[in-house]
Amino acid sequence: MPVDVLVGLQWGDEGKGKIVDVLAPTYDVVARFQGGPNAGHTLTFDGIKHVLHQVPSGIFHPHILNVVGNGVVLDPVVFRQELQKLTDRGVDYSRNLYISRKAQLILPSHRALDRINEEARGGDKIGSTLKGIGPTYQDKIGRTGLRVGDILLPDFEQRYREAVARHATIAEFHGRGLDIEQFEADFFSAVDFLRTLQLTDTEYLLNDMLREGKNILAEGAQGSMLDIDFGTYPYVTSSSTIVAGACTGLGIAPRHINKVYGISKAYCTRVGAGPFPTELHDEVGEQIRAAGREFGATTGRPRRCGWIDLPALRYSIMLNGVTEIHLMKADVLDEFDEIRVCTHYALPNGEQTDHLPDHGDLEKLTPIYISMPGWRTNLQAISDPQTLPAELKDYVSFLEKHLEVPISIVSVGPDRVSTLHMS
Ligand code: 2SA
Ligand code: MG
Repeated sequence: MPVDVLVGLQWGDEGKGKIVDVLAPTYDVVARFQGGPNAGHTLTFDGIKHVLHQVPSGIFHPHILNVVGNGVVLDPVVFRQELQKLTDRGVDYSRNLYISRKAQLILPSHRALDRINEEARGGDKIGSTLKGIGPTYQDKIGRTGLRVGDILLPDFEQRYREAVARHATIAEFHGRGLDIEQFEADFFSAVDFLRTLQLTDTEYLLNDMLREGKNILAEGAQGSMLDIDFGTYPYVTSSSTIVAGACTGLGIAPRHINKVYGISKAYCTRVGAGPFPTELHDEVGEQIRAAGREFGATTGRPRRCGWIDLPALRYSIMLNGVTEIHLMKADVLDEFDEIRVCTHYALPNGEQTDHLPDHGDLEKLTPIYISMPGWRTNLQAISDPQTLPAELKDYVSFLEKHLEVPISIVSVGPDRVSTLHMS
């Protein structure tokens, strides 16, 4: 009766949605533990691409319970839209979707504040997705947030008005108004809809499931390098994206955690601002972006692209206790003659390190690369891991040796079926 946790090891967009979709059939529950509509988890099967933001990625399997945990910040408007899309595609979530009454509610005023805060930073923006994530977590930690369970209270609207009045004073501090009147009717109708769903104390639900011997997959969002504590602060998201976040974000004790799947691309991307040591500003970076279709699944923003970064990966692996790595989007590198791997960083004083310095210093690093030959093969056509090109096998072995964790899956295309289980 274990809980396995799946986390991104980089700056998000590693392909977590695809892997949850692949692994889901072996689990009884898929649970989201942090983040909110800033996430964009892409699943592709039967020739159709689905992008999920707040709904757990097990929703397409009727026998799997999908849980939105207490650690999540939930935007009712986006949630209703997402669920409507699922209904349009014939997915019935009426019995297998549960939402924690302790999850925090994203209000229209949180979204407005997200934008106002970003604009107030002038040229030093975080690159927030502007979904209201930061301000909602601020209210949570500040003990002033509204929770999903509050929508069941008779004075919910009054509580809402009080929160908005408080937010208005923050906006005013920046010389701005919230200007949210046009969103409020939609918000309240989405709240009415939310009331019709299964709102419960999901910590009891999950622990009861564990007692019954059921398996839970905790689905992380964003990536470890965006973690509020260990990421490239302040260019991070506002939640605990690492495995520890699954305990607080679901109400599951650490002793239940078994496998930790660490998801990494065969290269690296980042969307939003902040340090990215291996970023490529040249045509190679452009080539990766084009081949990998590296544009934000939520905002459509072009993602910054670069080579794989082993010091950063080792850091994430350490923080998460990763037991196996899934290497995603290997096919994106099909056309490259040379593939580079950052093994160390050179500090401004010339010293070498494989540790991650604090973010100010991170910007002054020079990555040290080794070069490996590309495979120049159409990986999507391969279904047997034995027949993978030698250059890719060498690349995988090199990463395994330096990361000291086995790579158990290599993904060679967006579809469910393009997933090679290495042995
Ligand atoms: P926020 O909105 O407050 O969480 O933004 C803070 C930083 O976290 C980054 N962030 C992300 N990075 C990668 N992918 C994310 N999800 C979407 C996707 C993003 C998109 O799957 O593509 O569509 O643009 C995600 N969510 C947050 C963000 O870029 C900031 O650097
Ligand atoms: Mg994404």
